[in-house]
Amino acid sequence: MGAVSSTTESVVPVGPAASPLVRALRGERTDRLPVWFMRQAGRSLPEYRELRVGTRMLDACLTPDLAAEITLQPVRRHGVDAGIFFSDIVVPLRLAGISVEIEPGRGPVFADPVRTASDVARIVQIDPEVVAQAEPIREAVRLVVAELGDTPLIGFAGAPFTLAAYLVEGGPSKEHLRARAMMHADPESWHALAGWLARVSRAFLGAQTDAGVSAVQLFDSWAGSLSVADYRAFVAPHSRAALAGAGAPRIHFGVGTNHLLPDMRLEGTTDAVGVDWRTPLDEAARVLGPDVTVQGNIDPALLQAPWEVIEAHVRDVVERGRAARAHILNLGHGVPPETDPDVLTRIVALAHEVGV
Ligand code: 1CP
Repeated sequence: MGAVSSTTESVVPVGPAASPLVRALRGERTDRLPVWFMRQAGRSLPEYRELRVGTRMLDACLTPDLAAEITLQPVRRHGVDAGIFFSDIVVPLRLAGISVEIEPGRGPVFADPVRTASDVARIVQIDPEVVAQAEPIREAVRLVVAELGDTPLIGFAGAPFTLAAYLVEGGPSKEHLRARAMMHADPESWHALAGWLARVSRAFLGAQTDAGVSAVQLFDSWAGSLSVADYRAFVAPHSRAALAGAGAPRIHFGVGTNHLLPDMRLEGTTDAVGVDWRTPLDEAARVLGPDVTVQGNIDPALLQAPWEVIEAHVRDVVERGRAARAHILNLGHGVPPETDPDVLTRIVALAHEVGV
C-alpha cells in the first residue's frame, strides 16, 4: 500500500494519499466534500462506553488493540472521510514519565504542576526521544491504518500553549492565568518550557507519521485566551516548531481565535486552519487568503436542534466554505458527549449529497 504508484509518464497518488481529505489539504477540490468530526471517537458512542468499562482513559490510550478499535468505531458507524487517532493531548506527557491522570468528568490532572523556574529546569531534562519511540502508539496506528485501507487516519498532538495551560495550572482552568502569567513573569522559563513541549509534541506526531497517519492536527484549543501580541511573542514560534517537518499535511486548530486567524497560518507551516463556530467560513477564508484550506465549522450547540435547523446550518457552512481554496467539513469544536450519534451520521450523508 504505497502512497504513490509510478507509471512511466506520471506519479499518481493511490490509497489515502488520493483521498478527498488529503487532496483538500493540498488545496484541491474533488467531487466529494470530506467530513470528519473532532472528538468523533470516544464521546457520544454507546459502543465506546461499553469498551471503556473498567479501563482508565490513559490506560485505554496505551493499549494498542483498544485504541485501534475505538478509533475505528466512528468511521464504521458514520462513514466519515477520516479517522482521528484515539489518544489524548496529555498522552505524550505520560510517556515522558510525568504523573498525569484523566479524571472522569474533569479532564487531565497533574500530581506536580510545573510552576517555578526549578520545576521547568527539572522537566526540560527529559529527552523527548522516549515519546518518539513509543511502541504502543506506533502499534495502534499500524493496526488502524491496516484496517482503514483508502480512508486516511489523522494523527494529532496538543500545541505547546494548550499543553502548558494544563501543566502549569495542574488541571483544567478557564482563563489559563498561570501559564499566561509565566510568559511575563519569567519569560526565560516560559520559552524553555514551551520549547520542550514543542519537542514532545513533534516527537508524538513523528511516532504517528512514521507508523502511517496521512495527516496531522495540532490542537491549540485554548489559544483564544491570548492577545495577538502574546500569541506572536510567546506561542506561535513554538507551535511552528511542533509542526516543522511533520512529514504529512498539517491542520492547525484553536477555539475563539478569530483575532488570531492570520497568525494561525504559522507562516505557511500549516496546510489548513480549523475555525470555530463564531467566525463564518467565508469571512475566515478572506482573512486567511488563498494559500490555505479551511476546516469547520458547524456549531456543536446546533446538534441538539430539530433536523431542519441542522440541515439549513450545514448547507450554509458548506456554501460559505466555497470561498476557500478547499474545505474540510467539521464541527467548530468537539462533539458534545450528549450528541445523538444518528445526527452525525445524517450530517455525513448530507455533506456527501451536497458535494463540493
Ligand atoms: O475523536 C477524538 O478526537 C478522540 C481523541 C481525543 C482527542 C483528539 C481525545 C480523547 N482527546 C483529544 C484531544 C484533547 N484533549 C483536547 C483538544 C481537543 C479539544 O479541544 O476538545 C483537549 C483540550 C484535551 C484535554 C482533555 N482530555 C479534556 C478537556 C478538559 C478541559 O480543560 O475542559 C478532557 C475532558 C479530556 C479527557 C478525554 N480525552 C479524550 C476522551 C474520550 C476523554 C474523556 C475521558 C473519558 O472518557 O473518561
